[in-house]
Amino acid sequence: MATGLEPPRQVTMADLKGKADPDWCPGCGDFGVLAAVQKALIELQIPNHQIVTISGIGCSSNFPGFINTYGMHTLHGRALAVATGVKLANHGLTVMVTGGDGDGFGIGGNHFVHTMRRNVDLLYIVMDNQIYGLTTGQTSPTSRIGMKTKSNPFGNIEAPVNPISLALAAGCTFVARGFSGEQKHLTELIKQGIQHAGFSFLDVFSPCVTYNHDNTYQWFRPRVKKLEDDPAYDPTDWMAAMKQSVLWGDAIPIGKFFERTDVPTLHGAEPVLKEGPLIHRDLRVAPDVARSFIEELM
Ligand SMILES: Cc1ncc(C[n+]2csc(CCOP(=O)(O)OP(=O)(O)O)c2C)c(N)n1
Ligand code: SF4
Ligand SMILES: [Mg+2]
Repeated sequence: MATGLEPPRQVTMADLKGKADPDWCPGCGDFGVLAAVQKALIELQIPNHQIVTISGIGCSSNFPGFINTYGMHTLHGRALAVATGVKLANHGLTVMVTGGDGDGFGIGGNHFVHTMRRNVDLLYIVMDNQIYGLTTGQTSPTSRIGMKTKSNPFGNIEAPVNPISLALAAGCTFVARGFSGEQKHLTELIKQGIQHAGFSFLDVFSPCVTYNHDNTYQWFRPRVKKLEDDPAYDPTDWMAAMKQSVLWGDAIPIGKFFERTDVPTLHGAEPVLKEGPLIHRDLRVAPDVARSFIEELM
C-alpha cells in the first residue's frame, strides 16, 4: 500500500521510451541523438512530465513522437516560436527543441537568430545532416559547395551557413557541437545544455545514410576533434570560440565552443513573470474590467 512517504521513483529508460518506434532508416544518425537525449535525462533524473519536446518538420523533427515527454510537432521552421511561448507560459518546465538543418537554418533561420538574442531558456538540438532528408535529398543550408544533390545535380554553388559562427554572432550564451557517433561526449553536451540557464544551441553531425554520401560516419570519424581534449581551450573566450568555429577540413572541432552565464534569460528579465510561472496564476479578468475594455473598443 502506498503511504505517500516513498522516495521519488527513479527515472528510467522505460519512462522515456516513446509510444511509437522511430521510423528512421537503419543507421540514421538521429538514433544516436535520441539515445543520448534519453541517457542525459536519466542521468539528470528529470521526470518526463516536466519536459516538453517541440519540433518543426523533417525526419529529425519526428523526434517528439519517439520520446515519452510532453511534445508538439509544429510547422516547418516554427518550433522555436512555439517553444518560446511554452517557456513563457510555464518557465518551470525543461523545454527542448529538436529538428534539422533545413528546418532550423533555412525556413526557420529568422527565428533561430531572434530566439538566441532573446536568450530564451531552452535546449535547441539540430540534427545537422547537411541535406533535406524527409523530402528525399535536396541541398540544405549546410550542404557544402560542390555537393551533388537531387536539387543541384551539377553541384551546390551556394556557400553554406556556419551554424556555430552564426550562433556566436547572434549572442547565443551556450554554443556546442556534437557527433552522433560520439555517444558519451554527446550525452555530456546535452546535460550541460539542459543545465545552462539561457539559450543552449547544440549542432549535431547526424549522418543521413540514405541521401548524403559525402558526410558519412567514415568521413567524420577521423576529422572530429574534441575541444575538451585541449586543456588550454577556454570556453568563456568568445574570440577563441569564433576562431575555432571557422575550422573545417582535416580537423573539425566538436565540444563546447562557448558559454557565458551573466546574461538574464527572457523569463528572468520579464517583470510580469517575477511572481512565478503564468500557469500557476489566476489570469482571469474581472467582469467589470472586461466590460469596460469592450465598451472602450466598441
Ligand atoms: C512551409 C513548408 N515548406 C516546405 C515543406 C517541405 N519540407 C518538409 S521537411 C523539409 C526539409 C527537411 O530538412 P531538415 O530540416 O534538414 O530535416 P531532415 O529531414 O534532414 O532531418 C521540407 C523542405 C514543408 N513541410 N512546409
Ligand atoms: S532519409 Fe536520412 S535523415 Fe531521413 S531517416 Fe533516412 S537516413 Fe535519417
Ligand atoms: Mg537535414
